[in-house]
Amino acid sequence: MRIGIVCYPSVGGSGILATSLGEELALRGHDVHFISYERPFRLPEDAPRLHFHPVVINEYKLFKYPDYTLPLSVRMAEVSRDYGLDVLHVHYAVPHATAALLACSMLPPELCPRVVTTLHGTDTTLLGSDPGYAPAIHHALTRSDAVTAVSDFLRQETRRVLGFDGEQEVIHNFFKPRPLRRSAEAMRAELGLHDELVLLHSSNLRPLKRIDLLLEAAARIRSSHPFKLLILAGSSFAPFVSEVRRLKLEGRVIVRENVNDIEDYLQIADVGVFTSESESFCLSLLEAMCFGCPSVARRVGGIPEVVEHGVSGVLVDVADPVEFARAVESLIEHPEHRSSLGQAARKRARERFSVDAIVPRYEALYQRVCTMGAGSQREPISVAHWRTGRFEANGLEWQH
Ligand code: GMT
Repeated sequence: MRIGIVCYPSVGGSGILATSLGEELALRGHDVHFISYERPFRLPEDAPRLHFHPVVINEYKLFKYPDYTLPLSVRMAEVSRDYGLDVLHVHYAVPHATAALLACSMLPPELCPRVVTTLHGTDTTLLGSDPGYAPAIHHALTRSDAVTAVSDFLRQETRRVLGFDGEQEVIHNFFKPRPLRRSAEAMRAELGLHDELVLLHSSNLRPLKRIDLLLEAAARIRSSHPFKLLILAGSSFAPFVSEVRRLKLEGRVIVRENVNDIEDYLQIADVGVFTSESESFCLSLLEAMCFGCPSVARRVGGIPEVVEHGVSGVLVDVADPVEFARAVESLIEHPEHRSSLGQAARKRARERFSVDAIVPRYEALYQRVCTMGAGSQREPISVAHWRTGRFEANGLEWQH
């Protein structure tokens, strides 16, 4: 098949997942065309059947706010036409799903690819309750040929927050580690480690990742074994430096920003620590599991679908640094328990969230949408809502 993938190219779960999916589809013989404002950072150069089409954005003084949606939709229409795409798979609804619909309406019907929209999280949980976005997201989902969500939690949230009652297929995240570039010894030496255990946190440090809670918890860990907290930061760590100082964690915390070869660091991780207040899935948690590293995480969002408490990791119920610290301490102090959770985590990752478990689900979905009659799944959008002149979701109403 000829598949277009639209995603955010920078460090972030949705872009990493989309890049990995595209790479894997190309390995399975599909022609894959990435469309974005930059080359996705993990997308290999020169791999067979993998193509990248940049969206060029000119800056016009005329606009107070630069517009990405229109040039993106034009590029999507061009690539669909020039390469005869069967499917446009857009990752993250805003603005990609809307741009896909626009692209389709620019094309003659016979050149219009099927549109598959994958929801990753904040497109529903944050933007979905913003009256300035919600009707557009609802519209784009209703008009997509298929919608997928990365967890059952997110599927339900999409129904609740956006009032979207169309079908959503739950297809969890997957992770395929890349070959290591450096040895564990080289990594430990680079980080100046001796016999310390490594607690690992990786995220883009957005407020919902609760780095404040992570640092508070790290400061409260009492353990007989030395440890370091390694933070792989997808954005600048500078805003947290004063907090590290206040908590006297300078000798405990190691930060690396925007690392590319995450696998090199994952191989030396002993315990993952994830304090997010919401996660639709938490790809970082899965990355750790793939390396046999058990995590302590909060029981929020889709995380209980990823980790079974006490079997393949530890889930903490409250946003309390002391409780979080106690859970981490217990894993530091009990290496056998840590190792058995780690082995179960690796097994679960392989069985449920591997490339072989997940990618065929997307392929089957593409086959399905391509064989359905033109427009058959494209319900007339929210006819009832438009008729009554009201769109309702999550107790909010928009008049139009
Ligand atoms: O977590 C982030 O801030 C990045 C975000 C994204 O959109 O790239 O990640 C989301 O998508 C990932 C891949 O599906 C999920 O594993 C993350 O849980 C999800 N983030 C949130 O729900 C906060």
